[in-house]
Amino acid sequence: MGGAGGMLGTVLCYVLLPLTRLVRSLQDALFTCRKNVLLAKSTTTHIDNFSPSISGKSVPEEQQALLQQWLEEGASDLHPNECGSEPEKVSVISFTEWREGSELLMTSLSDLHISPQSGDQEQPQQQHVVQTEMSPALQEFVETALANIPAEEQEALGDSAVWAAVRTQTDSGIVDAAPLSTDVWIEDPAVIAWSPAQEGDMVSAQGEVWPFQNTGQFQPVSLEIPYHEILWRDWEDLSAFCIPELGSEAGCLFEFRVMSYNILAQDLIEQSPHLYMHCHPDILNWSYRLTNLLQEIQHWDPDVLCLQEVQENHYWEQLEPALIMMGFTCIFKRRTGRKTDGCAICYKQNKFQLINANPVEYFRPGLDVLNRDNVGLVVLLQPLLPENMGDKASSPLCVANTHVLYNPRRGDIKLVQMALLLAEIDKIAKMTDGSYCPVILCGDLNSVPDSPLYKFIRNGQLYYHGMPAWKVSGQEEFCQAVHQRKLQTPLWPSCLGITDSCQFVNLCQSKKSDRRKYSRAFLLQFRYCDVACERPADLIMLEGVTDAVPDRPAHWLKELAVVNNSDSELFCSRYPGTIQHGLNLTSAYSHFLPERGRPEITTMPMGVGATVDYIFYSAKPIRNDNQEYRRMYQDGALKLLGRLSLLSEDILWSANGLPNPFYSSDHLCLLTSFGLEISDC
Ligand code: KL2
Repeated sequence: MGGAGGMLGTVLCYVLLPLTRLVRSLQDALFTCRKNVLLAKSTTTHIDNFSPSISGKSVPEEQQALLQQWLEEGASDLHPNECGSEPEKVSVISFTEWREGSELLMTSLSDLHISPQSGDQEQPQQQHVVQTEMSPALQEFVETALANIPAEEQEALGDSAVWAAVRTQTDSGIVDAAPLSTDVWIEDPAVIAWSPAQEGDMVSAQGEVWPFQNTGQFQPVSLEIPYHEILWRDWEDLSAFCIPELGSEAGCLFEFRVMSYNILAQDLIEQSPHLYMHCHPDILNWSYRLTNLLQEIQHWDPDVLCLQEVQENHYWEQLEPALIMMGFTCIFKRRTGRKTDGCAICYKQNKFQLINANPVEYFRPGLDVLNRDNVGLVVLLQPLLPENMGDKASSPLCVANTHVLYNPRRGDIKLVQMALLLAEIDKIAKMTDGSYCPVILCGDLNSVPDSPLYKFIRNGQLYYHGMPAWKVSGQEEFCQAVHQRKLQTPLWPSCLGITDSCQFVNLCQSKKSDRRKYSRAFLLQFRYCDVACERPADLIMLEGVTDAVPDRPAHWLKELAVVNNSDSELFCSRYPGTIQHGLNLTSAYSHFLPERGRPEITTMPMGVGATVDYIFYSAKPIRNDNQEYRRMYQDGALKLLGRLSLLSEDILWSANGLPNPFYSSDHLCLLTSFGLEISDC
């Protein structure tokens, strides 16, 4: 009996479930392929000189007509079984069905390209059309670049397949078409991957469809995952939270979009093929991924782009030239040692001017805790204000990008890598008056939200002494090792030249000499001032020691409270076993999807979803009366205006994880829109 039950279980697990999933996938795949063909036919969706400005309101007539045409074609009936035989009869779900039929599509992606004041967003005619077709020059360039890719990287790609990597996330507001020819759909790996009995290695003559080839002999009925629909990402417009407060000053914001994207280095795929067993080989092909990645970047059109896992040869040969054609200037820093990939920061040349770029190598010979090849990159950018802002000056913007060590057991190394980066940011972002200019910290931190490393960045301090090293990143919930490495004080030796406040020693020495100027009498006058009576946000709670609030003597004048509390040196107590930083960073993402009641996912190693990628930005700490120590922030000079929503694990599961034909990395990109306040505006 038990055996039979077991058998039944096995059959259910290994045969029926995958079979059900397969059938669904295949049905869905047809949809994608029909959509691609439709888009292929709509070559007229190319719109010259489109500028995806957030403030644009009107859509030129010709664009409206194209959009209307597209919607009308899309409104025809669905004929699921006709895809293979009659691609020209392809149609898509109507716009309304699409919007209302799925909770995923509750808000419109087009919000990204529409100002909050631009009126009724339900009216497609009033929406901005975005086309992400590559410009002919860029297209030609990538074709040439890809022609130089060694033959083994090109296998299974037809000539037109370069353009087959279509991103079809699209709605009434965004028409996203690559110049496909109608026969491309057969060669599109997104389609090939789910097509029956193609000549090729993923589908056998028996109709056995990869990646389910070990589960039996299936006759696929229909094929496809509607990737664009499942993987839809909403644009969350957060500007309402800060625009009212700004009132008439709303025009005094310098708006820019920031993307952080770990694009998965090809060499790393080749080094760990077991991590990508769930992917069809064709979608792992670099030329396929490159096209897809470039289209995704061009689609979202960030002004600052922080990339991780950028393979050096791909950077010089393809990525940088393509990004330059998109208007970026790029800076690349390869990992040290024999690692072939690194980080890049690219910025739109018409939006920023480079003041300073500092690569950071976390490898320091002779230091055990810095014996890995990871790197970071910190740049200082001067925003180039539009002419209508006259001669106003904006403060510079500091952008940092990093890819922290992966090893889940070596949280000690991760923390020190972070400390090094924060010291570099401190150096570059600190202005002459000792305050920081706005900072944006992007990257793959290989640590999950609310892990000690995350809390360190967000709360500005961490008590680490005695903590098991594997706990730092929160990547794993338990550790099997008998002898667990524990974090010891100090975390790094003083010869590194970095204080426990993550500042370079030479930079704080001058500060110390400044401090000597303060006499005891001078300092005493601040004993009962407002700031002194307020609990510093970064003061550790020690019962009976730091929980008391001093009573202000009756004769003490309130007006004496004239202290510049930006000088945290005065109030910050130092404890052994702790590290601090003073950057006031908060995350642009909340790590949770309230509508789905699930955590956000930025990557899916081995099918397990996690957030490890972040965009942190400087904000103003505000008073927090919670018992538990967690800093609260409100936006300061940098306002978070919006972000591209992330997805949940279950959604990515239904698209067979990451990478998939639609998203070509094992990470999702993060995209935020910021407004930088222009002073005296
Ligand atoms: O987690 V990552 O993937 O941010 O997407 O960063 C690292 C890992 C990247 C660079 O080192 O390579 C991946 N198991 C799984 N993934 C690994 C491993 C491993 N042992 N080593 C490196 N990576």
